[in-house]
Amino acid sequence: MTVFADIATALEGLAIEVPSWAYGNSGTRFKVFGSPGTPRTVQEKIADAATVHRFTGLAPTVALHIPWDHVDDYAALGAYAKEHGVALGTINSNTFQDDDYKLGSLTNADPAVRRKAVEHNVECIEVMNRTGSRDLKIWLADGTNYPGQGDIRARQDWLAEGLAEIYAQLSEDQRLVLEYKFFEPAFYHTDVPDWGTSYAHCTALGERALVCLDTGHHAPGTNIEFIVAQLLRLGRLGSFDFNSRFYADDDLIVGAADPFQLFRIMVEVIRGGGFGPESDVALMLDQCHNIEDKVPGQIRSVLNVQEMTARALLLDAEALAAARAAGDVLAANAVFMDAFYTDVRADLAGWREERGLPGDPMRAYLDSGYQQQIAADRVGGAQAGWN
Ligand code: PSV
Ligand code: MN
Repeated sequence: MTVFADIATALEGLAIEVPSWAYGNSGTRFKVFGSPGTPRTVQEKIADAATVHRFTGLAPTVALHIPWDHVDDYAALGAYAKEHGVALGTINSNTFQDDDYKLGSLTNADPAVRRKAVEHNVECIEVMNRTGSRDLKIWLADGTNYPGQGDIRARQDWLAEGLAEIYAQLSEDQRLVLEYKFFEPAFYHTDVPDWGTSYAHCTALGERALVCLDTGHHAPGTNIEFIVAQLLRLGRLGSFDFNSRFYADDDLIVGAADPFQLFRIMVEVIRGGGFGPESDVALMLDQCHNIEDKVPGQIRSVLNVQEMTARALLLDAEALAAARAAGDVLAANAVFMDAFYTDVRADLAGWREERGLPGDPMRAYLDSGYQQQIAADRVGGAQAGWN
């Protein structure tokens, strides 16, 4: 049997990348609500991300989205992040907000638009060269709304060509991660709708092209942990965009909708070698806080990932293997559920205190006055959002 003391050291390896855009305003297509203290600049977003790390010890890097986080001097931005105790992480390209991209970016029928999309990604690689980032993350809003609207086969070929041009610009220590999403904003077909399509393009590109799995980007009922297991088996799981969903791509706090699913995912991550010092799988969040305060929303998420990681590490692998070997269906399920039902909160609080962190980071954040301070300080200017 595995007890908490056995997993305490392994837990130190958990590092979660937070998204800069989570600190900006977001909403639905009906309304974007502003909130006091929302960052106006990328520096303020980084300060918020650093606060999440300060209270949890779990979020040492922050992902940027270009051009939302465009600055003239990325080296200075990296230095700013370092001063605040974090580093810059994945660079996300954005080919979904210019008018030119209405009918697609890398898959647009117009070669000039495809070129523009390639060049934007190459510019993002230049940003990576300055920030020292390892990963370029590509998510495409490309797709069509009506049968017949586009040549779905030709679009795959254009996509392959564009990705190859981008991939060729990466240095040996950089990677491309290709995110899939089954629908939205396109409703009939999407050009990278599933892990298989992403995988097919990645294998054609080369070893440093990997799949990004956003947990909100699947049809309801999809067995996501199976995809995790398969991609790890194939050596092509590059990163996660963690969030949770009830219906579509809800981008809610990780583990809020289905903690058991998060547990099942973490079990496969650990089982498949996606966790720990040997792993290069990036555990990122991709969230949008529409109505809740953003910094504690991120704190809640990283704590939820930590909690389910702890429970997954507690899984009694020997007992599970024995039950499986004996063909004992119910015993195997019971071992699995025992780990899931283990309440690790008190142990985790002690674990944090031993490491100089607050036992209850949510409470400590609320008591710290940070939220009131940013609300008082960040007056005037334009609050950041999806722009
Ligand atoms: C698309 O829905 C997505 O998941 C991609 O990762 C984008 O970059 C991100 O959301 C923007 O929030
Ligand atoms: Mn995502």
